[in-house]
Amino acid sequence: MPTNVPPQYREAEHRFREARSTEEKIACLKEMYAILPKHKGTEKLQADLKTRMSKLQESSERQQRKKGFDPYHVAKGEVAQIVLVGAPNAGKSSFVAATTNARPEVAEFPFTTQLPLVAMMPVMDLQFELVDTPPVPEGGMPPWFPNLVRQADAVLLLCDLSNDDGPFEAQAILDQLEAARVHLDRSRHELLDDGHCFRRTLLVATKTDAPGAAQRLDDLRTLLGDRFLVFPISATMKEGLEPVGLALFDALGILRVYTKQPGRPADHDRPYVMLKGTRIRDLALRIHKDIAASLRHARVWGPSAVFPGQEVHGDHTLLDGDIVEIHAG
Ligand SMILES: Nc1nc2c(ncn2[C@@H]2O[C@H](COP(=O)(O)OP(=O)(O)O)[C@@H](O)[C@H]2O)c(=O)[nH]1
Ligand SMILES: [Mg+2]
Repeated sequence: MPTNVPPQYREAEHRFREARSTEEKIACLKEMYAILPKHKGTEKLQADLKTRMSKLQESSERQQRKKGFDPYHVAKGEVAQIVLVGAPNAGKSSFVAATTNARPEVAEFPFTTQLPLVAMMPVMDLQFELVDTPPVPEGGMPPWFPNLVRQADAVLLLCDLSNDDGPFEAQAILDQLEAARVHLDRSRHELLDDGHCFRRTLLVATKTDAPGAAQRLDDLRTLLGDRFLVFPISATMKEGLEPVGLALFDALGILRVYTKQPGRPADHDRPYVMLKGTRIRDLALRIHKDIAASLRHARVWGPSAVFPGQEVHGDHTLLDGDIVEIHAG
């Protein structure tokens, strides 16, 4: 193991060791791979990471086949996957570089990014998995592209404000995806029986620092402002980035719940990520099926509690930021 890996690699490695689920372990390995400088000295480590990823991937696929579909696909220990789409040069890789520890190649010529790259974006005390996509060849969208969008928990559509064609390029991508039965939508997120797929999407208007950007932002709002919420950002100036993360959190419809043991402080390191509408009994089930089976009551501190430490039962609905002490057995 070479000792000259960046500190962010060590952080990801630490999270890997703490990871509870296979999905989370894979995400950490992908992140370690993205952070790792690619040169001769790290070749062995690169190969080693790839082997570990494919082994875990296989075991995760075996588990998935056994389990079937899990509606809590943003489950505890798993991460929400956010796919970036946009024309070549729209600023996708710059967005990833500005919001994560990964260092994708950024260049002023298109077609710089060759393969999808995964990196973790910190949002509050969570991490979302960003997928930076290679450019779609002009004239045809290869099937891997809509497939990547289909499996996303949310999509960021990037539109270049430094270029008069920006809004039309974004529109062209929407049209191409629709031809592949993938519809980017402000809030709709579902897969229909006929194969049509809707994905919740935020429109990110990039390069607000570029000359003429303000006028083009107006044009973009005219063209697509009814269809999507628009988030103007500058990766160069690091402006407008945080609202994108918070809006993703909102769009995903998730909430964070912290657990505690009686007489002990709450575990603030690792929130359980649940879908909105989650009740105490869902949380108990997430922790362990035996706990759910022997659940007696719970005590709640935080937004859903009428007073701190309120005693509640299985049907109590949780809110983001709640702290829960489960009494079972
Ligand atoms: N002025 C300005 N240029 C940017 C910004 N973000 C990206 N760029 C430039 O736009 C070009 C394409 O960026 P890149 O991130 O590689 O785009 P990608 O092809 O979508 O991944 C590069 O020259 C970047 O330096 C920004 O916020 N402001
Ligand atoms: Mg790129």
